[in-house]
Amino acid sequence: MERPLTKNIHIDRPPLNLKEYEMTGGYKSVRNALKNMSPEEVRSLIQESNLKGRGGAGFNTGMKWSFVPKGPDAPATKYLIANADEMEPGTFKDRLLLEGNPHQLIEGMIVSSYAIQATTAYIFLRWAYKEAALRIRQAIHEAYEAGYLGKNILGTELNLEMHLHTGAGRYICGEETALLNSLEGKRASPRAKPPFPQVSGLFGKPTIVNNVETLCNIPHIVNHGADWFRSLSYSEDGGTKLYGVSGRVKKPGIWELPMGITMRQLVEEYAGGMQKGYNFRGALPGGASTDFLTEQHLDIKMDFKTVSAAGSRLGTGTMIVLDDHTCPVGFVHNLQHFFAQESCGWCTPCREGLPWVERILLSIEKGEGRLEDLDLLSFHTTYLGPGSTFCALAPGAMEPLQSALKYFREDFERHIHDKKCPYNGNHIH
Ligand code: L3W
Repeated sequence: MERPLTKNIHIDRPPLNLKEYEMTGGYKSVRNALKNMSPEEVRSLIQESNLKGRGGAGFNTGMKWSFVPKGPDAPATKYLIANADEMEPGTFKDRLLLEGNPHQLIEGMIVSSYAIQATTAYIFLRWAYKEAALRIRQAIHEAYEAGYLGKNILGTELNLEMHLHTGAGRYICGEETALLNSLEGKRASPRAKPPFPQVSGLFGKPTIVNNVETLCNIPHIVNHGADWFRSLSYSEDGGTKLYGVSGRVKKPGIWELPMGITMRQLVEEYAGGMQKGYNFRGALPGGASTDFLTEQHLDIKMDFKTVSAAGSRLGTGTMIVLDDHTCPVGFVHNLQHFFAQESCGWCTPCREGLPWVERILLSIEKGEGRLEDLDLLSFHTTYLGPGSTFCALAPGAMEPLQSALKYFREDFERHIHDKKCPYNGNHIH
């Protein structure tokens, strides 16, 4: 099984320095792309590979790049941004790539900048990723020294400046337009789309925002081709995927596996199954802002289309498992507490609705709920659902709630009838 993204990551030692990275074939794709391919050839290769965005939405990367204006009338200034603001609960996949092999990300960003003709690139990093910040800074410095960044890269006409920017620790900065405002020094509120950033992004110029894992795939596709990339996958989405499992499993972790591995293989084979005395009840397949799937879904493929067809989303591909000793009401309350805290307050339904949902869930969890509260919660899943808010934060928050009401309704009702938590308030923090 090929693991292009993680083959050079060894958690027991620091990441490869530039020389070591070059010895494993590192920066070869920069030479391949800049010397042998036009920007449009790189872009169409990526589209052909069927690489889909790994930040959670699964948008086709090559297609996203195609929206950047080209030709004599296009703005000369264009930007590329690596979204490294990984703050989705249960999600720690980009951290592995950032700490484990920063040169791979930089290489991917150079080739991507060439494809969209960007001359400035930013890495927008989660503030808490302190070790990653040190390692990325060092890698950027080495890349400048070796002539992979700066003016006339490898003697070509490509100029590229790269900057590391650390955020201030807000979940909303992972939303691409809030990220742009934050980078401009403004309040991190999402912007209305359209216009999409590809046309009018950072400082009003065409901007591509891609997730870290997405960008790390680019060198490998350029070196080995679109057919090779598609052949790595068990599904119609190309490539491998960094999958994760957390919760009461024997071996929580992150693994690079063919896209489309089943949920069962992830939980039972890679995460080693449930801990002794605990049974699998359900899982959020891709971070907290996805719908629960249950035992009946264990044999589905973890790819964008199949997980959506099962009523959830692949999201970040990092699964949070719910066991049979954990209170689903407490679990969902804990998530809503996070989302309510992280609402940027820009739009009314999200700012007012999420704390309201959190309070209702807390009263149910404490045994003070009423049956009507369940209707009130259902109402909120629509009121805060897709199309009601500026960005995906509140609709994402409603996904675990609406699916918990569907699959674990009897737990909510027991809290209300028994006037206490049947799990003695036991839930994962
Ligand atoms: C041009 C159109 N471009 C969409 C582009 C758009 C963006 C990308 C995806 O949220 C999800 C969210 C979280 N013309 C376009 C277009 N685009 N239509 O495609 O856009 P979108 O709106 O589908 O999603 P999004 O706002 O980027 C991403 C979910 O991910 N999520 C959260 C992950 C959090 C992290 C983290 O912590 N770093 O990854 C988990 O599931 O709920 O649904 O570039 O411009 N017509």
